[in-house]
Order: sequence, then C-alpha cells, then structure tokens
Amino acid sequence: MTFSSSKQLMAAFIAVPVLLFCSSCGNQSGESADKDTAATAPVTDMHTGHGPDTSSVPLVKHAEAALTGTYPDTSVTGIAKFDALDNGKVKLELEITVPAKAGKSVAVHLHEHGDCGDNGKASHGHWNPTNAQHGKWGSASFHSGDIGNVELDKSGKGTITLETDLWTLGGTAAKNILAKALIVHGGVDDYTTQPTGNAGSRIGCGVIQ
Ligand SMILES: [Cu+2]
Repeated sequence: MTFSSSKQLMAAFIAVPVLLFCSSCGNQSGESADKDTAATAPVTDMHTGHGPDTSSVPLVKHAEAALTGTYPDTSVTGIAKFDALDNGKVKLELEITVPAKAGKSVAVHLHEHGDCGDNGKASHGHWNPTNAQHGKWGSASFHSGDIGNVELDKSGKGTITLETDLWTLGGTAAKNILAKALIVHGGVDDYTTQPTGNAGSRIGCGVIQ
C-alpha cells in the first residue's frame, strides 16, 4: 500500500462518520413537511442543508385536489381548484358535497402531509409554516392552512372561494401548498381550540397536485 492510498483510506475513515452524522441532522421536525414534496420535486438534495429549508420547487399555474371520503359510510365528494393569478395571489375555488351534513357547516383545512391514509390521520396536523396559533382565516393569528367552515345547503353542497398571498403553487416551503392535503372535517371549527379548532374526524381528503 502506498503512502497516498493510505491517506485516502484515512480520509474515508473520517468522511464516513461525518456523512452518517449529517444524514441524521438534515431534517428537524419543523421541516418534516418538506419531505412530502421531495418525491414530486427532486430539485434539491434535502439532506445537504443545515439551515432553514430554502429549497424551491418549480411554480405551476394550476393545481387541484379531488376530494373523496375517508370512511366507507360517509360520502364526501368535491374538488378544490387552485389558480395562480397574475397579481401573485392564489385563488381557491372549492366545491364539496357531504349529504350526511346537509344544512350544517364543516371545517376545511390544509394539512401538512399529502397523505389521506388512516382515515385522514396520515395528513398530520394543520399546515402551519409560520408557527402561528390556530384561528379564523384573516384574524389576528391563524395557520396558513386554516381555510375555515363551509356552509352546506339542503343537499349537502357547499362552495367557497378565496384569494390569498399566503400560498404559492410551488416555490419555497413557507408558501408552497403543492403536495399538502385538503381535509374536510365532520364537525365545525370553533376557531379557538389549539391547535385543531376541535373540528372532529377527517371525513374527506384530497392531495393538492
Ligand atoms: Cu384540519
């Protein structure tokens, strides 16, 4: 073995534990939601950064979430359409139908993981990139995912539209709503209980894509 190759061997011994350490420290809990976007947006290696995640995914003009029920005995259908406007805002047009909740209101939120499994529980908590308190949309403090309550008519159909500069379709994790889950709850958001609004079970879900 030559001197230079044993130096290389030494370098390898040093490099391996450093790499192992870095692979475990790259994503702390606050950034865990970004892992969801990695599959659809292989732009940046998430494991090389140590600071706040400033990675960005390509912006798109339009995205949708097709909503379906998460429990076999409760029909939930609907669609959420998101459009990037020329003024930089995102417009949401949401239409849901929940016959079992006709004449009532149901809470709708964006949740941080784009996974509707396990009766919606796999979507984790409300998407909250600004570490705000849960609350009513537009009030002093609310999660960026706190869309709020939707009134349903006699047939169980409800619509809302919303324009906001808190969201982008792609871009950085602080605003990107792609690959988040839109959750329809069985109950009403009280806009007070932390951090959920006490909105009940997650009866409908769709992933924004
Ligand atoms: Cu929710």
